Amino acid sequence: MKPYLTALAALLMSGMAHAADVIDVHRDANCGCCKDWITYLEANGFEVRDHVETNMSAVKQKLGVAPRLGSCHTGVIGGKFIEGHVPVAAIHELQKRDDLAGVAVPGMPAGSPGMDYGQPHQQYQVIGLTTKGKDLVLGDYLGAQPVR
Ligand SMILES: [Cu+2]
Repeated sequence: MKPYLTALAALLMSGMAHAADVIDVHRDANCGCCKDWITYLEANGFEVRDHVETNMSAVKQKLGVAPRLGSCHTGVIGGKFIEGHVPVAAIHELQKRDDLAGVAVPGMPAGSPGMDYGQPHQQYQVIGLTTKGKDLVLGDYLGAQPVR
């Protein structure tokens, strides 16, 4: 193969790898932090399909988001929900785990992805909801990074 064809093939392959990582994001029309989270997802290689909704609580109920886990927007990847300002590390974990129905960052913690407006960052937890309906703490985060 000529070098440029090899490069082209590599480009096509990486495009295909990303095609699987599509997130449908449901949000209210005037949600600025939801848009900032979408920008963050795109910057991290996800493809986002943006859905503007008129009744987010109905959407959340349909997607199986427990009210105690609620935030602003709700994403969906591979049939699993991503509730609120979830960092990509937790989304990657969600993709690998069959025991989870979804992940959530309840509320809107300062400094979480899409919620960084220069205010002091607050430590927060990413919660997984198991397919059996139990909450699991997947990790503690500050900003977009896990706290070690
Ligand atoms: Cu928000």
